[in-house]
Amino acid sequence: MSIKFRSYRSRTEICYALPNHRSGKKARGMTANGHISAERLAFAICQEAVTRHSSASSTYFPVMLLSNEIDRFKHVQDYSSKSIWNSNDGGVMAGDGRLSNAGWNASVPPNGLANRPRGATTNDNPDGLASAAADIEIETTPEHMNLVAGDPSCANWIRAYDDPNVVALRERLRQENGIKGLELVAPDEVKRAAALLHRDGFVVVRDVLDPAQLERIQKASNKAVEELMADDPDCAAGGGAGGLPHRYSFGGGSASRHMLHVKEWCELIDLETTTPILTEIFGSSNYVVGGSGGDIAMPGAIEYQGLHSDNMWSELPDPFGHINMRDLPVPVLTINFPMIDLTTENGPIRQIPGSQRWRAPIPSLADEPDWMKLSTVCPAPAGCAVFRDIRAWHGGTPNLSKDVRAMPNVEYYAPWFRSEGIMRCMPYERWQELSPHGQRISRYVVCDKGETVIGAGYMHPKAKMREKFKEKQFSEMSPEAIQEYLHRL
Ligand SMILES: O=C(O)CCC(=O)C(=O)O
Ligand SMILES: [Fe+2]
Repeated sequence: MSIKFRSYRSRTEICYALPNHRSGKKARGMTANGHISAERLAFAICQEAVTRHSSASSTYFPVMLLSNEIDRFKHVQDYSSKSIWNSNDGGVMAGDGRLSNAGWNASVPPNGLANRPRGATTNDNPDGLASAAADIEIETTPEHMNLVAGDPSCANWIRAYDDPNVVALRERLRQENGIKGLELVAPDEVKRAAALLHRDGFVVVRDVLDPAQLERIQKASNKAVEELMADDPDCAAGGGAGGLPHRYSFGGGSASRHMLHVKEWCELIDLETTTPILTEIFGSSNYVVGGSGGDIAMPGAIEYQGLHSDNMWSELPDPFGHINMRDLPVPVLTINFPMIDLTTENGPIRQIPGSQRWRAPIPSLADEPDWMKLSTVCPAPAGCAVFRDIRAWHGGTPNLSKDVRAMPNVEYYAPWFRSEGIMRCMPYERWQELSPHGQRISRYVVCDKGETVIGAGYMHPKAKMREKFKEKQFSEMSPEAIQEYLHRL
């Protein structure tokens, strides 16, 4: 949905309504052809109202009526306070937990507006978190810098639900997509779940979240998606998954790099349906939480994300070259929680069974065989959990549906594994609400009592904006507090 400015009010008047964009200037979120999404507009008006500590004045009222969406954005009023950490009332939901009216922005070309290097021959990333940044400005999670070449297969398509190429791919996916014989286990099949995880590098466990839990995290997830979209209404920037447009990372989009300042994400840490399985897989309950975020494939994410491992380590410095991270038991597990049923066409994650142990180079999209592209985790119902050994080759697939496919996650390190990537990002108040086991395993991510949680509570797809937010936080801290934070990072 978009509003053409000059149809209703003069450009000047509406620009005036937007914070930091006074008359004559191009408003943030306005596309080149003079459109602005209703979402962006409503969001901006709310922000303005909050800034002025008053309800929106009648000057803006006609615009609000036009947008007809203002109620959806009431939660923005939480922005200036820490109550944003207790998300509860956000969400553009259609009654069944789905976000509507998002994605499919035909103005965003395949692979986005970034000028991408074309040279990648494999997706191996032995340096993990230490990956060198590409010399182009692409918004992505740093560990995915080796995926920024994009997807050549859809280079000439239009990002539209009815584009003939999109229609043809959707039809093909309906026929062929999905791992044949995918086994979904029940939460009490603990040993079977662990055996499948060790065999395949992933396992799907059904009925992990009860309906009330699912609804709570769906609302929190929708709220976070709205925050990202408010600053990127046509989903052009993206920010996850190698910088593909129409894809975001919850963790990458959060200025704290994680989502553990949000109550509903913390609720996922220690569940009676997942903890016994984690304990069985790791062979001990002494594993720890390493972080939490997740991935979002917006409707109209037509590109495949290249296969990859989520390396969060530098390769082992074995002087004899005998041992590689792939020879070890599972070092890091991520549990992904799909917020909607995963179907053939809404961007189910693809997983290559057994690949957690493979030493072969990971193929780029151009070289990937067809069967791997179709090796996706579907059908799988919302409320299930996808446990993943993060070494296993996996990747995002096209979301050709009209639904946002979000998958919040929690990341766990084996008792013997630690990473330089771990950050203290959970406010003390959140930690206090956890179970005793939850508290123990969160000891590396919790902040001190009264400590500023750097970056928490601010989401933006652009790194520059996230850095600005943190700079502002630093400017309000004492030099000693900044130094302590940096030394303990
Ligand atoms: O969104 C997905 O399905 C997968 C994303 C992913 O694996 C990643 O960005 O690391
Ligand atoms: Fe990944």
